Amino acid sequence: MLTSYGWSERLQNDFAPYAAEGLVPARILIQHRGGYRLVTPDGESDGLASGRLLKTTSEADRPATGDWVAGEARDGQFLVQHLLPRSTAFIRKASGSRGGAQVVAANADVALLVASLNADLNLRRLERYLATAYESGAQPVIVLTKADLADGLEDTVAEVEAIAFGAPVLAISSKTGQGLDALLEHLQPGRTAVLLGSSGAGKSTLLNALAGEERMDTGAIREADDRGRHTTTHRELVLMPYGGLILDTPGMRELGLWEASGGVSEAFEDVETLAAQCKFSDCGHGREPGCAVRAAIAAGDLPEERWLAYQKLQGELAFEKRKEDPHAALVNKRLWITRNKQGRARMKAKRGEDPS
Ligand SMILES: Nc1nc2c(ncn2[C@@H]2O[C@H](COP(=O)(O)OP(=O)(O)OP(=O)(O)O)[C@@H](O)[C@H]2O)c(=O)[nH]1
Ligand SMILES: [Mg+2]
Ligand SMILES: [Zn+2]
Repeated sequence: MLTSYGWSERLQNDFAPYAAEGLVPARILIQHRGGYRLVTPDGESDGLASGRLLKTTSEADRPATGDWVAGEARDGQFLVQHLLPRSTAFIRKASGSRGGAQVVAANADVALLVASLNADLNLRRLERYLATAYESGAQPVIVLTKADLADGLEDTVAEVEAIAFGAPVLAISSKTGQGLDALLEHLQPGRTAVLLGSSGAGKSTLLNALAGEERMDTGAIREADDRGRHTTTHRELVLMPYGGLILDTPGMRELGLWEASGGVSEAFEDVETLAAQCKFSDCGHGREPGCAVRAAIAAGDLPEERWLAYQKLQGELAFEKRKEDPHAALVNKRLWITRNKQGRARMKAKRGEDPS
């Protein structure tokens, strides 16, 4: 039963001590204020986190959609006792004054970074999403939706490819089915993909198109400014007919960086490679002689905007680091250790073959 939801040998090993306590595994499908919807070895069930789990953990350590947990059925509810280690996690700075980290999606193998070709395609925002995706440990795939409405499709795809730095870029239409087969090649049975992107980008419509039925509600965008209306309000993991899973999320303009320094390096590998070639190792990339960055910008090899975006992200990261609370840093460190290293290795290998 759980195999189709992505249960693996690694999870089996992580779960072993809990099996000895008589607990059973489950995966969280939906997370809402009142509790969880889970899939257990006996089918779907509503559930709650145990008081002890809530008391002893901070927000980022609490079960979120996509998480695997250990627990037990009690009075018709599944009582979640423990969180199993995550292979990947998308962590967002929680809004509000308390700060803290919020887990947007756990255990996603693939990150579908969704943006509409219709309007509001923002390369800088895609760069930030890419950095966060690399940081999460999931493999990013950029999905440009509404190809049926787009003019100059090829130019736009080329522009996005120039900042994607090896991540696949696919133009699709959920209305005509264009590009869906190419997308399915990245979505294998047993693997989990998470849909991320602004409201109205077409995340839920894409899920429905791939499902062949209306699994999620969708909503028209506002005509005045092409923005979405925040139709999806909860995170939900859906088992798809092709055997894989897709996690739909409410639209977010920004994921918000959470110490994504590793991710920034991967998303801006071209910039960092250049910077390493400057004559002076402490080059400030201003007026220093032999600055490879300035030379590349002058030669038109590195777009100035991309350089500025990189500097801005570095600045934001430094700011986050300064105000970060020590507990959140610790949580992040643990994720670094448990996340999926294979995916990153695969991405690296791929980029080695095709360094476009
Ligand atoms: N023409 C066209 N319209 C699309 C396509 N994909 C989505 N749409 C439309 O875009 C609007 C928003 O789609 P949703 O799927 O609700 O967007 P979402 O990203 O899930 O938005 P939130 O749930 O608010 O985050 C709807 O009116 C869809 O019909 C597409 O490929 N082509
Ligand atoms: Mg939606
Ligand atoms: Zn320099």
